[in-house]
Amino acid sequence: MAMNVVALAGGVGGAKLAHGLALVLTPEELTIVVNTGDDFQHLGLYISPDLDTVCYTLAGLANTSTGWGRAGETWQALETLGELGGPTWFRLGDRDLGLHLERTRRLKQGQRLSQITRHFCKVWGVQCQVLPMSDDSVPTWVYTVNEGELTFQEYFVHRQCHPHVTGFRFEGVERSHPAPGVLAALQRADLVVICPSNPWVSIGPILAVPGIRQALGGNPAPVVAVSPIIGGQAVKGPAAKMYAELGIQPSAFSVANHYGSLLTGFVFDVLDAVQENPITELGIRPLITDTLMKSTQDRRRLAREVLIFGDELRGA
Ligand code: FO1
Repeated sequence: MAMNVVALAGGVGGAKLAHGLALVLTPEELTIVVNTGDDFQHLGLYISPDLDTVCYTLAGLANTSTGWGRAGETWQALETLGELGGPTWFRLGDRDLGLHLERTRRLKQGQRLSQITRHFCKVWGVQCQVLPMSDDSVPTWVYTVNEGELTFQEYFVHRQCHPHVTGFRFEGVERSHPAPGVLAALQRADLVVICPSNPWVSIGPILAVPGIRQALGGNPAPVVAVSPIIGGQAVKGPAAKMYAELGIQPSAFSVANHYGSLLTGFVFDVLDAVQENPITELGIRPLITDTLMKSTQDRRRLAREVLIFGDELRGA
């Protein structure tokens, strides 16, 4: 049966489940709305890490060991840049640089990020709809204890997530608009999947774009989130560290509680089965399964389980 699914995704973890969904659904059934809060200007280039991670992953071009950037990269340009005294902390491979040059060229011509993404997907053979959360710039700033306010990439890559966070700001989000197609996809969705991305800085920016949270609330379709935290640890990235620094016990329950009434269902790992009752008491239906995606088969399996869960919740 046709099932219109919208997946909200950020970086590496989100891209894996988005990939699983793309393997199980037909292209017409899947829209992926991607965080652009990590976007920044660097070396005169406009860089959109989460859009690139999702597209590279779905196109089979991703570097599977880092999760970001391209497989089979070479680093000649960056090496030359370094020799000449340029900043090399943000690692840009030669093929990846080609993408950033072309995206920057098109943006300077006045093309919108959503149009450019659609074109790149066509070239790469990514058939489902991949949309930035907004075509407006909404850069994420990270408030830290000792180093003031850092841009996201400064915090995440340059400072390697060491500074202790006290909060986040999505600059200009109040003035931003969902990218063309986002609200329509949410309104016709039979299921919305919040992928296992960082709730604070990957999913948070998407939900903060005016109209998106409202569209979720306005559609009776179930909203199902997959926990990015297993056994108190983030599978990848600083999500658990951020919870702890914000005074919240990192756990599957904390993530379910974070999204709260937005959720119909919550998918979390067998390791955290003990949290089933507290999660159920939030009024959220639980699905306990193996949520660690180590292979493409895992991605496909988890995606299928989420879709079946969504079906049950819709029928409930
Ligand atoms: N992450 C790193 O930890 N180090 C890097 O040097 C790095 C380079 C990079 C280049 C292109 C790209 O699309 C992503 C890149 N990332 C790097 C990951 C990126 O910072 C994160 O994927 C997102 O911003 C958060 O998910």
